[in-house]
Amino acid sequence: MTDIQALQPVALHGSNISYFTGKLENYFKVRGIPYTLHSMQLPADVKKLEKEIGVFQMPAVQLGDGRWMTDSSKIIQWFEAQYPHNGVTPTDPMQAFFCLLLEDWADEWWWRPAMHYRWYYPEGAHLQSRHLADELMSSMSLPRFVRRSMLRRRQRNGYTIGDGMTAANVPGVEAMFARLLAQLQTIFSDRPFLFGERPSLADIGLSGPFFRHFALDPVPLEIIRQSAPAVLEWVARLWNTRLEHCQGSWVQGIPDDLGPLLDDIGSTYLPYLCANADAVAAGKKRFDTEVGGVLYRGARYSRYRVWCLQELRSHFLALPEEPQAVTRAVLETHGCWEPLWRQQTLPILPGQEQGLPFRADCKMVGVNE
Ligand SMILES: N[C@@H](CCC(=O)N[C@@H](CS)C(=O)NCC(=O)O)C(=O)O
Repeated sequence: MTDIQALQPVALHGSNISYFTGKLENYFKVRGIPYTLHSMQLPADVKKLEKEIGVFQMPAVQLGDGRWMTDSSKIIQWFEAQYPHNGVTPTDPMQAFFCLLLEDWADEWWWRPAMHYRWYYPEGAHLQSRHLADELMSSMSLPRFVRRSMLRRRQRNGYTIGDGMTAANVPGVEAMFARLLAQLQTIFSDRPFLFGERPSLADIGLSGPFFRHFALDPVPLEIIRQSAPAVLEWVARLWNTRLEHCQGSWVQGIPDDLGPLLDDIGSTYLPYLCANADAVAAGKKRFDTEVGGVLYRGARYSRYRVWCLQELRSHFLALPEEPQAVTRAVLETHGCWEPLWRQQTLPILPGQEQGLPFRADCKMVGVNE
C-alpha cells in the first residue's frame, strides 16, 4: 500500500464545470485524497497533454513524482489499488461488477444528454460558453464573444447535432432523462447511496453527469429541483461524504430498485455500444441507430467505447465462478446479457488503451473527426 503522502501533491488539471473532472473531484473528496484543481489553458495545454498522455482531454492528473495520468475510470482503479482500505468498491464481487457497469453507463451514455442540455438551450449555452471562454481561453487574443461563439459551435458540432441529436429526438432524449430522475428519486428517497449507506464507485460514476452538468446547468437543474429533490440532496451528500468517517454499510445483493436502471442499460446503452462497434468494424465514422425508441442520426463512432465494451466483458470474466453465475442471471433478467456478448469479436486496435492510466490511445469521442 502506498502512503497517501508519497503521491502528493496531486494536481488535477481540467475545468470546474467539466463532466469527468467533476467525477474525479468527487472521488478524491470521498476518498480524502488532497488535490489542487488547475484550469487547463487553451491552446497551450493541447500539445502538452498530447505529449504527456497521448490525447488532449480532461481531466489529467499530475502526481508529485511528475507522472501524468488520464482517464477517470482507470485513474480511480489505480488509486483504489494504491489505497484499498475504505475504498469505493463493494466487497461483494457481484456488487463490484455492477458498480463498474453503472460507472461505465454513467460515463458514456449520459454524456450526450448532458451535452444536449448544456448546449441546446440558450440559457445553458450562454452561461457556460462565457464561463469556459474565461476559464480556459483567456490567453487567446480574441474578443470574448468570438471565443464564446467558437465554443458553442465546437460543442454542438462535436457532441450534440454532430453526435446524433436532431430536432426529432429531443423529446425522446429528454423523456429518458425524466425516467432516470424518477428512478433515482425512488432510490435516494430510500437510502443515501446507490448501494447502501456508503458511497460506491457507482455513485462516483453518476456524479459525472450530475455534479457539473445536470445539477449545474439551468434547464436540467430546474427539472431536478421540481421533480427529483432527493437527487439534488444526493449530489450534495456525495460531495460532503468522507469514507474515512463513514460508518454506513452496503446493502445485500442488488436492490430491486436498481432493476429499472439495469433494464435501461440493457435496452439502450448496451445496444448502442453494439451499434458503435459495428460502425467501427465497418470503418464508418457516423452511424444511425435506434435504441430505447429514440433514433440517433449521424452518431459519431468511438473507438474508445469499443474498448469500454471489452472492459465490461473482461470485468465479468474476472469474477470467480459463483458470483459470475449469479451476475449472469441478473444480467439476463434485465436484458443486458445478450447485447454484452452480441459481437463475437470486437474491433479493438492492437494494444488499445493498454497504457492507461498513464497513456491513452483514443479520445472518448473525436470531435474533430
Ligand atoms: N474517458 C475519459 C473521458 C474524458 C473526456 O472526454 N473529457 C472531456 C471533457 S469533460 C474532454 O476533455 N473532451 C475533449 C474534447 O472536448 O476535445 C475519462 O474518463 O476521463
